[in-house]
Amino acid sequence: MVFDFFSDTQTMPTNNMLEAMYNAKLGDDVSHADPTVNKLEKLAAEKVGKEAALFVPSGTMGNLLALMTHTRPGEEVILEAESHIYYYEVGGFSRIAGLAPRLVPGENGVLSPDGVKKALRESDLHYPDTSLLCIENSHNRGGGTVTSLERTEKLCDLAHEQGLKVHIDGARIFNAVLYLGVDPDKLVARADSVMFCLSKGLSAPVGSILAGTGEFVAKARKNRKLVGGGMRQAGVLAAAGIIALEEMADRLQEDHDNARLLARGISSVNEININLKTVQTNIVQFDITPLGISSQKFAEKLIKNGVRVSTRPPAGIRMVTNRHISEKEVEKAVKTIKQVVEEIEESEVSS
Ligand code: TLP
Repeated sequence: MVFDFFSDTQTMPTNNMLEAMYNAKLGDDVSHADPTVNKLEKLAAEKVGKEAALFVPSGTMGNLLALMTHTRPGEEVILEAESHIYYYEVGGFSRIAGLAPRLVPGENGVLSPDGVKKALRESDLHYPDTSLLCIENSHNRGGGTVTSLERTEKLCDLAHEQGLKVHIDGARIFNAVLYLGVDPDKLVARADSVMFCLSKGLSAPVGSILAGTGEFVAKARKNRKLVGGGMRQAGVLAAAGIIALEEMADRLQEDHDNARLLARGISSVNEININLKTVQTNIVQFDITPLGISSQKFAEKLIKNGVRVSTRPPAGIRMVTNRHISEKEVEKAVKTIKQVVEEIEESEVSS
């Protein structure tokens, strides 16, 4: 038995999703003729208050299409220095969208208007044109940290004043929304586009949404075809996405509560450094430098004891709560972590 804290991407479809998938009415989505995909896209656009939405196979593709659609090759995109787009999307911003990244460090992933202002340059013969700002909310490598409504609005206004578009990588936007207690449409209202995942805490097996104006989505649809993301009877997947949106967003609070419980439990271990302030949603990150072993070695010891985590090398560990993890399992995981830390300490003393 393994308690899987690797990611909320591990979540399995619910029974309601499987039933909806089985019964879904299907058509050819490349010709816009899949009624279930069309229903999902309409529902998703409404949820985030945008004119239109596009169903895409992954968050990575949703972000890539946003970059390709808002910009032209050779331009510059402002990214948070630890953002998922920069860090984990195989450099698609450069290889496929042809963009130069301008990295701005945020505070645990949260950008400040001052930081972005410093990165904005007057137009000059020598500089590339800067055309897009990306905000990640919640922020993955920041530890699930949330950018507030006020901050989002300020960043959007600043970017727009300079003629830039704004894209929100909202893979976990419903976690952010829950933490802030604001409606999703309000949080993303001033952004030009938003991507969110149906396949993380919301538990759909596959798929993400890219939303924006009708014109933007029409262009993104063509770019989706360009990168090979035009799916045919995709309603079989969209059916689960509809259930994800209708039934799964509110229960994310349970994941947040479990993340707090986990973080508090871990914080009592002397050899572990954790900043409880960053534990705002369903991600718990901590540092094991005082233990003197690599995150990879620590993760190996944990998995041998039935707890799966992901690593943030050289000395970081990430644990993500999700609907397959209950309070009891969190308590057991804390116990296991304490045991493993003790074993490491003892083996050091005896060596
Ligand atoms: N994140 C995954 C892995 O890629 C690391 C995870 O386990 O957290 N934006 C953000 C903020 C994300 O966290 C992710 C996925 C994506 C985009 C990409 O989504 P997918 O995996 O659907 O391509």
